[in-house]
Amino acid sequence: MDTFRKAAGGIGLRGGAGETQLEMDQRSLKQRIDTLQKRLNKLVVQRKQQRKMRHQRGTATVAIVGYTNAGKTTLLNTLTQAKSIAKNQLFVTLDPSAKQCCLPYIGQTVIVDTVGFIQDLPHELVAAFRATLEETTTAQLLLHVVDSVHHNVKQTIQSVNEVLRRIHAHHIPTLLVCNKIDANDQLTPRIDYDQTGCPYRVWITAKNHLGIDLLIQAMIERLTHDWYHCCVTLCAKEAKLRAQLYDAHAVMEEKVTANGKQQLTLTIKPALYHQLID
Ligand SMILES: Nc1nc2c(ncn2[C@@H]2O[C@H](COP(=O)(O)OP(=O)(O)OP(=O)(O)O)[C@@H](O)[C@H]2O)c(=O)[nH]1
Ligand SMILES: [Mg+2]
Repeated sequence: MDTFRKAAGGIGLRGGAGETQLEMDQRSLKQRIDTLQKRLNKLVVQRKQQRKMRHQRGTATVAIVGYTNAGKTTLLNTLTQAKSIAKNQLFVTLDPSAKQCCLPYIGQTVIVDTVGFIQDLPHELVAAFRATLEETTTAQLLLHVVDSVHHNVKQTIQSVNEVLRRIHAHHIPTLLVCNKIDANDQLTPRIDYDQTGCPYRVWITAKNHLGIDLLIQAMIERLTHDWYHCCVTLCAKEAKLRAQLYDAHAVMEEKVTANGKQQLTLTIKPALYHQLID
């Protein structure tokens, strides 16, 4: 009943004469929404600029997505040793959090944490979270974190896939990361591959740091799945090309042949291969 109480009116008093508590609450909520909206808009512009710079530098982006409470922030912490918040609450990750690391063969990679999805995420919320969701739509790889001991694990996966469709991110290569395997004795860390030899699912516990090496291996395999795996033989005068290949983290192995040439085993993006070699 207190909500509908008439506030003490009078000229000069905050809220104006006769304004109800409910009206005052609504006004202050609207101001709060406006402030948050302005901050979000600023964030969208900043993030866009950062993405553009990353794209120009050839930095890969991996976005961690998933149902709320699946362990996304814990995974980001484990992967990058970052000190983001990890609490047993809904939506603790409201601000986007991005950490950078250097992955073998891939080079500089930004790993982005995103807000937890929920079932039937309202349209307005999808719009409000677009600052973090935009990171998702421009990523090269999604890590879809799943709480593998959730009572309705299938439903959580479907809900997340539905949001990914709504933000047009469903076409991005995705690794299903089945987390919290420590809570089920039957589960051990492993990578599951499809018939083409492409990894599609990894079993881990982010909290106990188990299976993280397998996850990184699967991320690299998935990110480089369409890349060329080949050998090139270089002579001494091709030192510049050799340096460029090393700079691009494309060299997996180097041997010297019987006639003194350098034989490089490469894992390389097709575009870079055609730019430098072909
Ligand atoms: N048993 C177990 N608990 C975990 C594991 N990883 C994360 N958790 C717990 O799950 C809860 C949620 O973890 P968060 O990392 O905050 O989850 P989130 O997906 O980022 O959550 P939102 O940002 O709220 O969507 C915390 O209590 C974590 O400690 C794990 O491997 N095993
Ligand atoms: Mg989180």
